[in-house]
Amino acid sequence: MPTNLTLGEFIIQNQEHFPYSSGELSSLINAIRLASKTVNHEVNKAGLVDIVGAHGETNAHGEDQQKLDVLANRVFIKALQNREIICGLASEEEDDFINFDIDSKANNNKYIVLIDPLDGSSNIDVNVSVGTIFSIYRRVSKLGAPAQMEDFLQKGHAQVAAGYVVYGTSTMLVYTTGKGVHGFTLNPALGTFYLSHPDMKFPKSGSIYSINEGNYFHFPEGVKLYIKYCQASGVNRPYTSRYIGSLISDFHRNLIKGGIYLYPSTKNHPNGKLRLLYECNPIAFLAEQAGGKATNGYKRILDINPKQLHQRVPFYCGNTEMVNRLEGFLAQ
Ligand code: AHM
Ligand code: MG
Repeated sequence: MPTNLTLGEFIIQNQEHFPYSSGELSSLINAIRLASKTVNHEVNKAGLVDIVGAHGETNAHGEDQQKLDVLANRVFIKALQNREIICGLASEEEDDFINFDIDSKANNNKYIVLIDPLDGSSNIDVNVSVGTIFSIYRRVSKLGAPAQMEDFLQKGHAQVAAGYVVYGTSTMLVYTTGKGVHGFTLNPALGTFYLSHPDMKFPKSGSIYSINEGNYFHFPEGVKLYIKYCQASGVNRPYTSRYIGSLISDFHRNLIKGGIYLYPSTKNHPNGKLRLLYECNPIAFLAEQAGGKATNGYKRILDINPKQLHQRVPFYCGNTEMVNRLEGFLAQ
């Protein structure tokens, strides 16, 4: 039920749920809120940039898009660094994690962030929704020193918060701190996010499957069998196939309408395409908080022990009963 509650008010109200909270996590989510508004503004101008050119020049097709990735990356890094709450950040756009210890006070900050600043950005050119994905952990290395790799390579179940921003027909910020999933819609006239989707849950059963079927011949046998199951007649079947190719948009739709998202191993991506730390883990945390499930086909995503910052993993996520059935086919 939509309310008049703004994201800012909601964050303050929910701070009480963390009895020992010093308000840092709230401030961190506030920083993400602020940065997402800036990125939203830039994403909405994307078509115009093609006409007027970025920085006053007309750029070659494709370059602007890349610029938007880079710009989103910069905006989020700056917003998060300014708040002095995190000691380091890892991003899809950066080879290594960034330590914020240029300002030595940052060594005393207890959170780290992993982020995909603009996922699905190849869609910008054709006016299709893109998104930002974020994942927040408490550091495990000792306070007072720079962030370490071990702070970023934590299992997904250690996340303290995660969420995404979808820059769609309307812009929404959806996040969890482990107490349900809540969605906020931006009123662009006021620049304010309002609670529009409190306590989001997957419907009991789903009938949408989302997969890049162009890779069909290279999928594992179990996935091929599952696709045939989706297409066969039965209760609620054949399912509907919907694939945007923008993870956040596909997940967001499936969360609201009921569905499963699949990115298996393929010829070009033998370990799947999606990245464990800043794409799969945050989405898996949200999915579980919404009563859904996320696995690599055999194991819970949130239990995978990460070895590398940019590690990829096969990803199956959505309504629990759909993911269970898929796992059944994979186990055959
Ligand atoms: P990106 O991080 O380079 O944007 O790629 C991730 C995107 C996801 O948003 C989307 O689900 C997937 O790649 C689509 O891949 P494909 O085009 O292979 O179906
Ligand atoms: Mg990405």
